[in-house]
Amino acid sequence: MAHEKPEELLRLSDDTQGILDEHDLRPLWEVQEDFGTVIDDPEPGIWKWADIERAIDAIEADVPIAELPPGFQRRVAVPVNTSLGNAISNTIYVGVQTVSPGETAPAHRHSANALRFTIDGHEEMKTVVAGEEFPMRDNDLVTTPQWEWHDHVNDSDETAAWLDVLDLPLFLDSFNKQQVFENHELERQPVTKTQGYWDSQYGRGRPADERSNGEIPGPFEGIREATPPYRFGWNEMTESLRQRAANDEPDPHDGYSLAYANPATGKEPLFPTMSFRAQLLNEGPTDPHFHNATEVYFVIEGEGVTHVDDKALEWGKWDIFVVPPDGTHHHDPDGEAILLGMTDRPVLEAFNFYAEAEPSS
Ligand code: 1HN
Repeated sequence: MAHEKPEELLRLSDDTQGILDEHDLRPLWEVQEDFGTVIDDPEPGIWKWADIERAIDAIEADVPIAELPPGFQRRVAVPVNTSLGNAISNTIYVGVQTVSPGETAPAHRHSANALRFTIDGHEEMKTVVAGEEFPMRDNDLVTTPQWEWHDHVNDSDETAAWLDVLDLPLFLDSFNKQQVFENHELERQPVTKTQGYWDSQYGRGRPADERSNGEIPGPFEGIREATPPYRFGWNEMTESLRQRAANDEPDPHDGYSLAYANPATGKEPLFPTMSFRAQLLNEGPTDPHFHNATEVYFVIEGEGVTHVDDKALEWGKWDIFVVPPDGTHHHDPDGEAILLGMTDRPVLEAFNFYAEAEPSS
C-alpha cells in the first residue's frame, strides 16, 4: 500500500521503499504524522431543544415504530457532530427518543451500556428492564445495562420523550469492535418482577442472605462490577442536591454536584465506561479548566452559557451540548441552573490516562 509523502520528509531509496510497500510496512517517521488523526476530535457544539423538538415531532408524525427498518428499531433524533457523522462524540452517544401512546419500542439487548433520562415522562410510560417495569417520570434516570433485555412501553395517553445515552461509539468506532445484539422473541418481554424488585436488591436495604446478581451478564468478562437495572428518582436526587447546596462547598468546576453511583458498588462511575452527575450551578461562573475526557451536557433546568475555548454555547432547558477533550471550559449560569453532566472519564482513569489542569493565564 503506497502512502503519499510530503516532499520535506526523508526519502528512502527506491529499493527500500519498494520493500516496505510490498509488505505493508511504513517507517515510524511517516506513521507518526497519522497518529491521533484516524478519528477526528469532535467540535464543541450545541443542539437547541426547539430544533430537537421539531425534529422528533416530525419523525413521530412520519414513522410509527412498527415501520422502522430492522436494526435497533427506535425512533430517535441523534445529535451528530459533523466531524464524526454518527454521534455527538467518539465515546458517548446521545439521542432523543419518542414513543407514542400505545406504542412499544420492542425488547432487545446488546453489548452497549445505556441509560434513559426522562424529558417528558409519565407514570404509565415504562421502560421494562430485566423483568421489571420502571416508570419514567420527569427527570428520572433508568439504567438499561449491558446485555439486559429492555423495551419501552407507553401505556399512557401522551407521547413520551427521553434522552438515550450509550457508550456505543467507544466500542463500535473507537475500538472498532462488533457489537453483540439480540432481539427478544416477543415485542414486550414478560414482566416477571413486581415494581421495586431491583431496588430491593440494590437500594438502601439489601438481601441479607446473598446478592442475587453480581455476575457480568452475557458473553462478557471483565474486572468491573456490573451495573444493575435501577431507577434514580428525581425527587431524591434534587433533595440531595439541595442538601449539598445548604451544607457543602461547591466544586470550583462543577458546582454542587452529585454523582449517580453504581448501586452495586455505592460509588461512581455508574457504568465502567461513563459517569453521570447532577450539577446545581447557582453561585456565578465556574472556574475554567481542561481535561482529556469528553463531556456531554443535558440542561435539566435554567439558562446560561458555557464557554469552550473561544466558543460560547448558550443554553436553555433541554438543550444538549458537548465539550470535547482538551477544550478549556467554564459554565456561567443565569441565576440557577441544573445540568446532567456525562463523561467518559472512567475509561481514561481505568488506564491512568486521565489528566486535567487549569489554564495558566
Ligand atoms: C437502543 O437500544 C435504544 O433501547 C436507543 O431505546 C438507542 C441507539 C443505538 C443502539 C441501541 C433503546 C439506541 C439503542
